[in-house]
Amino acid sequence: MNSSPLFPELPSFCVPPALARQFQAAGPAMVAVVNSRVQAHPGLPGWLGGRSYRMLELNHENHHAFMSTVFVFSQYGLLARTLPWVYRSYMGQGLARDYFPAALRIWMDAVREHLGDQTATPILEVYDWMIRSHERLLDAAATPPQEPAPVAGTWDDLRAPVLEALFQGDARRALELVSPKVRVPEDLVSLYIDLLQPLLVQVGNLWEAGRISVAQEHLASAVVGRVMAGFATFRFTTARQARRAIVTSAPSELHEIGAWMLADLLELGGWHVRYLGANVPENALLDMIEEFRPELVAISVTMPYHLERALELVRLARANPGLSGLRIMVGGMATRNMEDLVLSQGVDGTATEAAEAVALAEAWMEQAP
Ligand code: B12
Repeated sequence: MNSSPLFPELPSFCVPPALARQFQAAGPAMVAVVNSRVQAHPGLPGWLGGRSYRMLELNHENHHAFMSTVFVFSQYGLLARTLPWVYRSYMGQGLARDYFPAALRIWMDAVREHLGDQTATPILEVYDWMIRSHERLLDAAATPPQEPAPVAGTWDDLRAPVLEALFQGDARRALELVSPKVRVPEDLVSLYIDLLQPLLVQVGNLWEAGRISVAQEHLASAVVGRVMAGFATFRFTTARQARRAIVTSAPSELHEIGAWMLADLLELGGWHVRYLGANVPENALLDMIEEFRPELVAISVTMPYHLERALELVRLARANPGLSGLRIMVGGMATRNMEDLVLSQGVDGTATEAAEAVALAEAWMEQAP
C-alpha cells in the first residue's frame, strides 16, 4: 500500500536498488557525520530542552535503518504512514519541532558527501519531500494516535483496573482480576486478543504521546508476560499432536509478546510448539529448523527495519532443498499494509492477529497430503 491517510497522493519516488544498497552500506559513516554535525549545531540545546543527546544518537541510527528499509523495498507508503509517528513520539519525548527539518538537511548533506551529488538525486528528492511536508506533519502529530476500538463484552469492566495493575507492576492483581473469566481455552484466546493486545496498544500510545516512560512501557509489558505465564497454556491442552511449529521473533527484534501469543494459541490448538522468544540469530534458527523438522515456522516482526533480516531468513530456508515442504508465515505489526511485499518474498502466508494465524495454519495442514 503506497499511500497513507495523511498523504493520499505520494510523489512517485524511484530509488534504484543499487543506490538503495549504497545508502544502506554507507550507514555507519553517514550516521557518524550526522551525529557530529547535530552535536555541533547551535540549535541543539533548544531542540533538546535539557534532555539527553543519546536520544538523538539512537534516532539517527533508527532513521538510517528505517530509510534503508524504505529504499530497499520501495515502501514509500510505509514512510508516509510512519512520519506522523516520528514527529509525535519524539515531540512527546520533549524534542523541539525545529529539529526535524534541520536534521533532515544535515542528512541530505551527508548523503551527498557519501553517495555523490548526482548519483544521490533520487534519495535527495525523498528527503526534500519530507522537509516540505514539515507543516503537515506537525498538524498530524498534534492528533492523538488511534486507539483500538474495544471489543465490547467480557472484558468491559476490567480494562481500566487491569491497565492500572500493569502500570503498578502488579502481576498478582492482574491475574486475580482476569482469572475468574478464564475457564475454557476460548476464554484464553479472548484474554489475549480482546484484552491484553488492545491494552498493550494503549500502553504504546501513551508512550508515543510522552505520557509514560520507556521504563513504564517495559514494566507494563513484563506484567503482561507474567500474566500469560501464569496461565501456562499447556494446562488447557491435551496430548501433543504430531504437528510441529517453531515460533520466533525476527533477528534483532525485541518485541516478543505477539510471537508468544501465537505460540500459545498454536499450543492450545494441539500443536507441538517450540517458542524461541526475541532476537533469534539466523543460524541458530536455521539449525533448529533442520533438527526439529517443523511443519510450520512463524516469524514475528514489529519494527519495519527488522523486516529485511526476517525475509533473508525465509530466503535461506527456501534455498535449503531439505526443507521443501516447510510452511512459513511472517507476521506482526511491521507486516501490516505490507502483505504484498511479504508474500512476494517466499512467505506462504501472513495474518493480522494470532487466532487468524492459527486458523490459516490449520487450513494448510488440512490441505497437506
Ligand atoms: C511492549 C512494547 C515494547 C517492549 C517489548 C517487550 C517484549 N517483551 O516484547 C519494549 C519495551 C522492549 C519495546 C521496545 C521498543 N519499542 Co515497543 N512497544 C511495545 C508495545 C507497547 C506493545 C507490543 C506488543 O506486545 N503488542 C501486543 C502484541 C500481542 O501485538 P502484536 O505484536 O501486534 O502481535 C499480534 C499480531 O501482530 C499477530 N502476530 C504477531 N506476530 C506474528 C507472527 C506471525 C507469523 C503472524 C501470522 C501473526 C503475528 O498476533 C499477535 C496477537 O494477535 C507496542 C505498542 C503497540 N502498538 O503494539 C510498542 C511499539 C511496537 N514499540 C515501539 C517502539 C518505537 C519501540 C522502541 C524503538 C523504543 C521504545 N518504545 O522503547 C524499542 C525497539 C525495540 C527493538 N529493537 O525491537 C513503537 C513502534 C512504532 C513504529 N512505528 O514502528 C510502538 C508501536 C509504540 C508506539 N505506539 O510508538 N517495546
